[in-house]
Amino acid sequence: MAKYDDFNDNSRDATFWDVIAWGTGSVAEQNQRLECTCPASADGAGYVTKYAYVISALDAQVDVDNDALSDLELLICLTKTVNSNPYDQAEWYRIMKYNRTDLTYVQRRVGGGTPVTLWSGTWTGPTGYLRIKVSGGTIYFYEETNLRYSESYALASTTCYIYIFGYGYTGFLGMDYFDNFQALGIAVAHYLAVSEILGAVDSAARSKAMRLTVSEILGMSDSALRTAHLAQTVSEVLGMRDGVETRKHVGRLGDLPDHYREGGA
Ligand SMILES: [Ca+2]
Ligand SMILES: [Ca+2]
Repeated sequence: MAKYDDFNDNSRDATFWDVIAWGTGSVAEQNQRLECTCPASADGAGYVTKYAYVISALDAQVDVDNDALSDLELLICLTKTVNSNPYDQAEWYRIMKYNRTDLTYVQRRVGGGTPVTLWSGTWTGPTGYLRIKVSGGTIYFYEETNLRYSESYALASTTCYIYIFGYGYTGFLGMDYFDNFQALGIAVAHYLAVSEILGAVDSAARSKAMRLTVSEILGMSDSALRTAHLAQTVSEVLGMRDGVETRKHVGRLGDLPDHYREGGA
């Protein structure tokens, strides 16, 4: 599926985004953009995807305006936080405009180890866009059209949350903003609400979202996710409101004695 968000309706799309904020940081979708405000040093604020997505064919980018804050970041991470700096999570990549020294940075952290700077250099300026692309097992980082760094994808999974947020530091406080987010090639890695399926951009994405093949399920990198798709718990079956549907699922349990099966004698 693809996600585009120009923030023009001034209302958070709660099917895709959650707010992330820590310290006294706050975020507001207003003025047709995503405004991140950090009044105090070490504050942060922005959006994080509500769900993790399979990003093995990702192409994500977002416009930034980094005049005030320390930095504005586009970050992918195996784990989710809504109230702390994703920098402290164990596995991530990020590209960021860094207003404090007029640089752009590409960094990674794997396995909770020391974060590593993969590339840094003088930025093109405080505005423009940040882009992360994943293709064929390689991850690419762009500042506008400039390819800054690429390497073999090194995180333990390609099921990731996507973050866009600003960070404040002494002398670099106030409000900066994002605009025109897009993420192409993200695959659903969670159960979808009907409203999400109906809201999918194209009909192929809709139909794909409605059913996964066994090979797709087995290809999922996260075993918990695989299990969730493969198994219906007894409580889920018994909780179905439709008696016919419940009998159909119970009837699949071929190991049960005949008299427990649907229509069993
Ligand atoms: Ca919106
Ligand atoms: Ca906009």
